[in-house]
Amino acid sequence: MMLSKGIQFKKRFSAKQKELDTLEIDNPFCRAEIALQGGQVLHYQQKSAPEDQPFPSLLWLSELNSFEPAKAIRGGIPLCFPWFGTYATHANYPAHGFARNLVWTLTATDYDASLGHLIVLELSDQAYTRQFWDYAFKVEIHIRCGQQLSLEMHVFNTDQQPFEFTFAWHSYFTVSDISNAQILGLHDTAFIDQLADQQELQVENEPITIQQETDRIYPEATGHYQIHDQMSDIQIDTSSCTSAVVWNPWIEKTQRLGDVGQDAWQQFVCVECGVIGQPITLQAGAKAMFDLSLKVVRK
Ligand code: TA6
Repeated sequence: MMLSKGIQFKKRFSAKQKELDTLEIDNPFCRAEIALQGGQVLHYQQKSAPEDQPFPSLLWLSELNSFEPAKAIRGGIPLCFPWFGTYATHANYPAHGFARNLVWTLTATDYDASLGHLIVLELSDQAYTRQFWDYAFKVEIHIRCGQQLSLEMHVFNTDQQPFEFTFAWHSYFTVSDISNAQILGLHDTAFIDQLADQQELQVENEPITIQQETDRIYPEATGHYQIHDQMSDIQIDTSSCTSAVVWNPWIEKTQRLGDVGQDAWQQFVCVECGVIGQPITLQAGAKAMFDLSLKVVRK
């Protein structure tokens, strides 16, 4: 298909010389990279005026990614769909669903001089998905690369029966040093500590700081968060994602992951937006839409 001016097809190569198709976006507002696998934003960096300090990259992407096709890419904004975490009844199903492991179809690109580029990708049911989730569906991701990075996910139930799903944008945000970062907007909000023996709701009244492996699900959250870093802040806003997750693997978990550098846990924090607390039930023929807006804000 014809690409809008300012967008180019690129490839990431795996160690086995397998290819992952990506899109490289360059416009007056930002540079970005999107993998067709997972419809996954890998990079987004706002542009600054020549006399100003450059913006830091919004997203962290592991240097240890193999880019093997069908292997989840560590970093950027993986989409966990149609379930978050481990599938309730089948622990052997793909963690965080199948959407991030499949190649999505690029269906449209557009450019608006005041809004930047729009890229639309879609994924529909296929033999691979039906072995885990036997429903007809279509998901579209609309990615706006402008003065901020905006995502919309449109889920269509094209089946004859209702289905349930949970999801999250598992965003990896760059921080200069995790020990100096603070996460605002989630204090006074109930969370479940995924690492605790007892999975009961807890509340903290202070901004979150990361001092150890952290894996928290906030079933009901406000949708407005900031990551305060030394050099800049990251603004995270959504009007439809009712749940949030905060994750950093810290030292030991990093060593078990295999695709995160030994010290790289210090350079990112995941603040994930989605709907996890209660699954969404989508009736046959119905559609649901979810949004997320992200940007780096100078101090
Ligand atoms: O977002 C938190 C989490 O569910 C953690 O439990 C950890 O598993 C993380 O996601 C990464 O999962 P992944 O399958 O991408 O390695």
